[in-house]
Amino acid sequence: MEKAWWKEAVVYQIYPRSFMDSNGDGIGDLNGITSRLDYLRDLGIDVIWLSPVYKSPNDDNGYDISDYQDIMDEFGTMEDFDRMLDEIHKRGMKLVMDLVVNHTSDEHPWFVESRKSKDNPYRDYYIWREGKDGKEPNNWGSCFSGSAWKYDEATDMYFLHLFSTKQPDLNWDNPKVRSEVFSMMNWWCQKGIDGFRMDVISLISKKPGLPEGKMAPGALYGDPGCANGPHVHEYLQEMNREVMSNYDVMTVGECAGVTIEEAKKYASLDGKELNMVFQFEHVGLDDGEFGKWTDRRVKLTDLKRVMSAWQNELEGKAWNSLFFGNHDQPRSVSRFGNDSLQYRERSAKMLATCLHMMQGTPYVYQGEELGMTNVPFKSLDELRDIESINAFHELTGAGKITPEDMMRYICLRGRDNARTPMQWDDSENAGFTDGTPWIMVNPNYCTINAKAEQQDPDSVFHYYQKLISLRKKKEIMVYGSYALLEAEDEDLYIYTRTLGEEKLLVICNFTENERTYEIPAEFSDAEILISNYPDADHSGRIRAYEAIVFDKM
Ligand code: TEU
Ligand code: CA
Repeated sequence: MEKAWWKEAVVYQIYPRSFMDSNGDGIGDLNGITSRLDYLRDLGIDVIWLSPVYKSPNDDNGYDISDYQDIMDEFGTMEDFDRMLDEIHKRGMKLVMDLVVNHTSDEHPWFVESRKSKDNPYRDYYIWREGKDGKEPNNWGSCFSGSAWKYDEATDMYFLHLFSTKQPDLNWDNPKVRSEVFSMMNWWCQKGIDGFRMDVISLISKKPGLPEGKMAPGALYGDPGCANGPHVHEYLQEMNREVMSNYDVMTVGECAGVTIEEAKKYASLDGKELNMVFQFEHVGLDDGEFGKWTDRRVKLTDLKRVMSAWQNELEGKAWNSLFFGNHDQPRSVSRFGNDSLQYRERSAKMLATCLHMMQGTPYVYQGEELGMTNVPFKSLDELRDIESINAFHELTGAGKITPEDMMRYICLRGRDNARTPMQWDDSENAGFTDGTPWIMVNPNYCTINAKAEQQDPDSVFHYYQKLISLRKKKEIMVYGSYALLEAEDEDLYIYTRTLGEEKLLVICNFTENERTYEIPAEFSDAEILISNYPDADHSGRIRAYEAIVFDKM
């Protein structure tokens, strides 16, 4: 298989608002990031994916951009950015920026112009439609509750917003929009960044006629069904020709609704579109009637089926990204592991082993390397995320879910779980700020923080450091073929990786039940490459949340 730096890299996602505050305003910023780069270098990180830092009114915490070529006031200046980029490169790391071009902020000059009149030169930068019988143009719902259409008095028409009402969708069928985006991307590449994570890039090409969406039972609105639209690959191939093909950059497409077949096009090894995609099948397995708002837990056999399908069917055709958490997901140790006092560290290390031993580029979300957990939010006013707040009002208002259950579901699945401040030490506000943090700090910061873990050789942090350093030494971790064993076992996730004569056997116990597993004879004298227990052995005893990797050379 062709080698590439982005296949061998480990990526760390920074959510800038919550990473490190350098000026005491309670909001993370670029100089704060710069002050913590040695920590990331120490962890062994190769690439930083930085969530949006562009000018934004922060209706959706920076995913609503009003100027793509300037830095958000709260985060600092372009000089701060240039210094941060330089310091990242000095440490041998790379920087991937978050490209949010399915939509802009409604405060972007393009939209300010577009809404002025029907014949404004920027009108067709966005998607405007007449109402139907005094109502919205169709039944599409927004990801952030309510209709996906907002009425605009000035021209007596509606504009499309798949996300918040302040995030109008760009009209990608307009070649002027595409060329504006491509020139902005080139501007950033010429500044020396090393790639893009592309926000909801699978949604940019809408079906002609914007047909009515399918109504799921009990749903209040139709599904826009915009994923993998008619021209999405054409537009991405154009983007590749106009931008990426001119630089040594890494691209990962956030592809809500992507299937394996579609992923083979988005991330095909011929390099015509993107390097890899984020798929969401594995983080949708525990959804219920109202999507993520549920207390269901994922079944391990389902997780194994989905992860294995992506591992096996992309092999040799496209490249996988690997993640269990990000700024939109709850904390992985709480969702897929066990965040109790007894099992938090062990299960966090087990999850890291399970993910990092697979084929693909692993993504570590800020704090995941510490085993940071979900947050015991007590009330709505402790939340900041527009998705959770809007869903609370819509679903309780419609009598679909009680307020008590909705708060419980938000504590289990809400995005704010991953957005509380990074826990640096046990000083006030976890060392994140000496001001008032924009969102509460998880009360467990006194015991779960970077300083304590860097001093503990047996911490989750040091386990991640070991896993990441192994990836640099063991080609088999990057390029070995994956094969699932014991597909129906409901406690153990067991798989192999094979590269030439070398073979790894990865065993992960996703439960607190002690189990036994007969180690295949071929591994009877294999070395133990890594384990989250100090006394792992070949006996076949697999203890609570135990992870063992055998390496047969
Ligand atoms: O997320 C896209 C997306 O599908 C989200 O709605 C996510 O899947 C959902 O919140 C999970 O519950 C991207 C960004 O990652 C997200 O932060 C933005 O809010 C969204 O696009 C709009 O830009
Ligand atoms: Ca700040």
